[in-house]
Amino acid sequence: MDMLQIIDEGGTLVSPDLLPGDETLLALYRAMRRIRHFDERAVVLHRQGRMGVYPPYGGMEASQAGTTFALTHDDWLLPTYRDTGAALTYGLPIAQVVLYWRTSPHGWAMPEGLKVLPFYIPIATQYPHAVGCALAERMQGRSNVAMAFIGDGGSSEGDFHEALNFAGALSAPCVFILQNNGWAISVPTSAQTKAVNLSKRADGYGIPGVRVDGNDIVAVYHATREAVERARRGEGPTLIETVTYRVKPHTVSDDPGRYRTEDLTKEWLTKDPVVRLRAFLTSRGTWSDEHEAALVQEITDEFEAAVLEADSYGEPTPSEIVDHVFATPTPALSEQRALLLEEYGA
Ligand SMILES: Cc1ncc(C[n+]2csc(CCOP(=O)(O)OP(=O)(O)O)c2C)c(N)n1
Ligand SMILES: [Mg+2]
Repeated sequence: MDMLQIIDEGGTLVSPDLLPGDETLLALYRAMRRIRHFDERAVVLHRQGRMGVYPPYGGMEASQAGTTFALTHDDWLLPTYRDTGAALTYGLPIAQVVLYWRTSPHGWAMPEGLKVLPFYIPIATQYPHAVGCALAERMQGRSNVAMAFIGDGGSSEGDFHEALNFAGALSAPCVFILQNNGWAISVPTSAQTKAVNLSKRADGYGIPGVRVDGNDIVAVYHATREAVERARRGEGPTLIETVTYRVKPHTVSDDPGRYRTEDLTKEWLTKDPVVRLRAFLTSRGTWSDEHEAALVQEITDEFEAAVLEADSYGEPTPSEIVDHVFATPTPALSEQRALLLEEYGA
């Protein structure tokens, strides 16, 4: 085993010394179950024509909730398009996220005071931005950290390497999460790089690299909390590779059957992070079918209320696409806005 694991695929405790208390375990389960509900419902909303293109993260909930759970609201979160679950765990309101994936400008503007950046689509940009956020915190005398996400594909981009080197050289308080989900759209990780253990890329920049079972939320949380504490103490950045799998399509408009067989997907479904923790909690007697039913009811109600709230916002107008790009629009943007108004009206 070349990666940290605390609860194995079968729901058995393999590293008893690292197990947190029941309160934390239950909170971790709740966070994962809540974001699974969002992901499942988001795909349905898309099918109903009530949401735009959406990149699902189902099966990766441990990697998203276990990492973000280690942050406080004084820390920064820099998610990619895949990381809706991370942002929801951090505290981004569900209605806001629905509006974002409806391409409404109300969804793009992050709530005042919440230190989460929008879901940027250009891959790997999150990493250098995180170094900037982290250094800004330190320059202002605070010990807050910046956590950024990237995929296996993103780790082949120059931005990834530049950010790790920059953060390492300046001991920036960053926690770099690399979600290795096996695929970059249709390109498997093995075709992307000769590197097998992506966490070892940290060695090249003199910073710690940790590899963790990305479907074991307890292990993910343990590794991330240590990295967050390290960064807070001023000891610099850590790279954490969460080893997981994209069991879902790249986005709701992708058909993975065109580029992969589903045998491996079926194998990964047996390692499901939500099922795993539920089995463990049930075996300890801290979870039951009644608890599950009550939790599902609660998160269903929360989700339905949030969709109603999102529905209460009006349809965005075409020119709003460019309204919030710069405080003072550039000449090119002003020109585009005029063209949009001409073509579609106000
Ligand atoms: C800079 C840049 N290049 C290319 C793309 C097109 N693109 C979108 S997603 C993607 C694959 C990313 O794979 P990975 O980093 O593994 O993330 P995942 O989708 O698996 O979460 C690519 C190449 C992009 N969005 N940004
Ligand atoms: Mg990937």
